[in-house]
Amino acid sequence: MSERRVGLGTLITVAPTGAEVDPSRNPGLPVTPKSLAEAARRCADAGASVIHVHVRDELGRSTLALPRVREALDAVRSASDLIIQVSTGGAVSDSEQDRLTVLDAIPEMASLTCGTVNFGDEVFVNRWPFMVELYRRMIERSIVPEFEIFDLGHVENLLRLLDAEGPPAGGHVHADLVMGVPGGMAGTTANLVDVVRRLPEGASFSVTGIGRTSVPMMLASLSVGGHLRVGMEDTLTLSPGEPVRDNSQLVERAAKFCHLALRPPLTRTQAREFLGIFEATH
Ligand code: KMH
Ligand code: ZN
Repeated sequence: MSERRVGLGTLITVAPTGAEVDPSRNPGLPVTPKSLAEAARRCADAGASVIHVHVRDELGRSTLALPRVREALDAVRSASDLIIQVSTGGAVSDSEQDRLTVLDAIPEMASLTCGTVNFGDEVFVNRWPFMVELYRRMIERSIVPEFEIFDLGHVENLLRLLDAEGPPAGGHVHADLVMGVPGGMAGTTANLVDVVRRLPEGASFSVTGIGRTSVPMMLASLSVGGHLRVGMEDTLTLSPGEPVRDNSQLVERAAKFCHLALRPPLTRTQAREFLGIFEATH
């Protein structure tokens, strides 16, 4: 894993909304551009450097419609200097064409899921040709990818993609291990270590623990030099029976763990340097 640019600081990504959570389950879920912007501002103050963005329509449903995506990104940009990472995963029902089109909003970063996975009762489909097309378009647009790894086999697809298509925009490989999705790899330290061992030389990684695996996977990630992703896309409670009030609480908690581990949160400038965003966009 690479700590070459900024020592041992920690990248904190916030995933405030997601595509699947029903807004009726938690009033703190930011679904409008205005509430996303407010979440971005508060999470930046709490120590986040990247925001993983899913966009919702006027009724709170997941959408990839470009005008709405642009509106949401503009709102986030005007409220904070967070690195914007647009989701190309969308919702399981989204078409490949719509998932490709969000790249035309030209975010600094975008997610790229490295394979198909069962996703609760659904299937999150990521065919190889689709992955290649997504990756090529990101390279053309100088968008830095975050490679989403839901299962061990996804690492093999990541290696194959890099072999076949070359390095990403900015030159640095950063992955996010999404652990604890029903149908994907479980959130255990053994799985985490297994995946990290197989990442390409020089790659960095963050860890997303879904639901109750959020805190244990955060600690496990810090212990092996990894980075963190938290947010209401991934967990709606701080502890059993205690709902999250807003995303910044999850970022604050993550930042506390980073300080305890003597790996304080990276600033946004450090994070851009770390991820190769300056190299990609200059
Ligand atoms: N909503 C999931 C089906 C991503 O954002 O790139 C996909 C997801 C991954 O959340
Ligand atoms: Zn997502």
